[in-house]
This record gives sequence, C-alpha cells and structure tokens, in this order.
Amino acid sequence: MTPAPGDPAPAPGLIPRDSLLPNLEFPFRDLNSRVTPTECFYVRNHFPTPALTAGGWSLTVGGAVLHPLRLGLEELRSLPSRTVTATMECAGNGRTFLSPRPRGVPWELGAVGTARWTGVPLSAVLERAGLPEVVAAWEVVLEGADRGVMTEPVPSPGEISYARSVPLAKALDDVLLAHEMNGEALTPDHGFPVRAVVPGWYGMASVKWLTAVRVVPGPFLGYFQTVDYAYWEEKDGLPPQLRPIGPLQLKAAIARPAPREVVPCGVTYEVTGAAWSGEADVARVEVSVDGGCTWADAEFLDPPMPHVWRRWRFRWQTPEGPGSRTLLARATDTRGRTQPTCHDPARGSYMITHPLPIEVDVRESSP
Ligand SMILES: Nc1nc2c(c(=O)[nH]1)N[C@H]1C(S)=C(S)[C@@H](COP(=O)(O)O)O[C@H]1N2
Ligand SMILES: [Mo]
Repeated sequence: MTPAPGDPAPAPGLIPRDSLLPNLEFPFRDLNSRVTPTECFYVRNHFPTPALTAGGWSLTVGGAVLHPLRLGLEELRSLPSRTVTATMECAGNGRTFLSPRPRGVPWELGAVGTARWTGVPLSAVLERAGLPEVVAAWEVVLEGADRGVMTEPVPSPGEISYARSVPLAKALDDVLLAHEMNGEALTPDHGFPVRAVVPGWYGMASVKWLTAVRVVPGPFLGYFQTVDYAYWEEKDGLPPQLRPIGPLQLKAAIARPAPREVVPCGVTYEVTGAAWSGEADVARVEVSVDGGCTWADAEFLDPPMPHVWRRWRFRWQTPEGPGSRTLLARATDTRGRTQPTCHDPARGSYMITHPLPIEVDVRESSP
C-alpha cells in the first residue's frame, strides 16, 4: 500500500524535538533489542517529508557515467538485493550535553537506532551505468526529492534539495539503495520509496527519498557538507581544513539509568547501554559510577558485527546512603582506540563522543 502523503508520523514511542518538522527522538532508556522497531526509530528531516508514490518515483543515474539511465521502482526492486543490519546515528546526537547549548535539534541520547535494510547495492546500479575508470578523488552525489530554504546555520541560496556525497570507493563498497526497513517498505518519514544507506557513517549520508545519483570528478561542495555537517580538521600542523563529516566515531551510551532518574539505595541496579563505531568493532566497554574516578568492565549482550551496535550491561551496587551520582561509559575498539575525554570544539555541535555524564539521584526507597 502506498502511504498517503501528509499522514501524521506513527510515532507514539518517539519524542518530538521540533515544532515544525518531524524530528523525533527514540527514548533511549527503552533500548531493549538490538534491532530498533521501525516505529521507535528516530527521524531527522531538514524539510517536510515529500509526497512520493511508488508509481511516480524514478531514480536518475548520471554525471560522469558512460550510459546515464533512469530506473523505476519495479525495475530497481527486480535487481538482486541484499539485507544489511546497520546502526545509524545523527551527527548531532547528544548535543544537549554541550554547554553552552548549541543551535540545532536538541537531541538527548536517542538520535540513534539500528535497522535491517534491504535493497540493491549502489555498485550494481553504477556498473550498469558504466564508469569510465575509477579515479580516487571521484565522488557519488546522492540527492533527495525534499527541498526547501535553510535559514540556519546560514541562509541557503534560495530553495535547495537535500544532497550529500560519498567517495566513489565507499559507493562501490557497501552503499545500499534500500527499499525496505526491518522487512517492510520504507515509511514516508524514513525515505519511501528508496533511500541510501551508508553503513558505518553518520546518518546525514544516508539520503532519504533518493531520486538522483550523480558521479562527479571531484569534491562535492553542497550545502549539507560544507555549510552544515562539516568540521574543521587540524592535522600535521597544517592550517585547518573544512571536511565533510563521514564515519561514525566510537561511542558508548548509557540507556539505563536515564538522565535524572531516581535510583534506590542499596540495590543491585542493572546499568545498560550500547556502543558503536563506524570503522572498527567495539572490543570493550567500561563504566564509571563515580564521575570517572574509577572504571570497571561491562559485559556484552551482543557479539561483534560490523557497523552494528553492541548492547552491554553492568551490575551496579548502589550506595547505601542517598546522594547524587554521575555515571559514565566509554568504549575501546579493536584497534585499541578509545573515546576523547572532552568534546573537541573543532567538531562544533557534531560528533559528540566524549563520555556523557548521566546524573542520577540515589534515594532511600519509600516503604
Ligand atoms: N533527503 C534527505 N535525506 C536525509 C535527511 C534529510 O533531511 N533529507 N536527513 C539526514 C540525516 S541528518 C539523518 S541523521 C538521517 C536520519 O534518517 P531517519 O530519519 O530515517 O532516522 O537521514 C539523513 N537523510
Ligand atoms: Mo543527522
């Protein structure tokens, strides 16, 4: 069935974070499955959800290809498909923990989720269109059908569409043109009928309502990867370079207790959460229940799987007396890398991966 345009988001389990657009957060304390049910999966929109129909949709593949082409939905769906499980996180997830509070959608912890995505590898479609030769600096621009005027962080030059690029090598490696999420057709807010899924990258790369794919022989300088979703990289003593945000950075997050939760004194409390990373598997999670003075290992609930979070738990013997406590979690990956201790201002209000303090109130349990 074709979802009707303008249908209200079926989102009883989601927290609205915007009065104008469907920007909806997963209540992260509800994390209790490795795959997030679609109705609990966060939504991030820059423009209103476009009204696309299965019959009216098509994808153009052009730019520096040998045979530009156009595919309808039935044609795309008839190509061999793959199903990939991948964790997607908005690059601004956790920004309410920054102070001063930056501009942007005020996400707490839940602009993240994991889904099973089914679709056609972008490589298959690019091969059909024919690439002259694979050149290292080439990129593939993914463009959505949604459009509008951006006012922040700076005004856009009139109406623009949502577009991002990925390096050609990534496009040929594992980018998916997904038409299903968790075994069903995409919902309107998640990109019906087709979206890109870029495993291991922040969510902004996974363009929804995909209608055009363009191969370009150099860096794409669109709004959403220069003015927005970019950061200043300082490396090797060179002047700062503006870089588009890409791979997910290593991070552990606490689901329970939730921020400001009241926790009883003198009980065993199961602290739970998830940890993820774009480039290497998560190998270890540690928890601190004393604001970072001491750390102890958490136990994994899920085996490692590329680009998919691992849930974990930690049994906390809560204090005998009342008071406030700060909990933290930090992950280490298989390359031995860990999270930064504080937020790097060069990342602006994105890639917030220092351990976020979860402050709880320990109280005598009432009789
Ligand atoms: N066409 C289009 N694609 C988009 C966006 C958008 O506004 N328009 N938002 C991006 C951002 S910033 C994120 S985090 C993810 C969120 O995907 P979801 O809404 O399915 O969770 O979609 C990305 N793809
Ligand atoms: Mo995002």
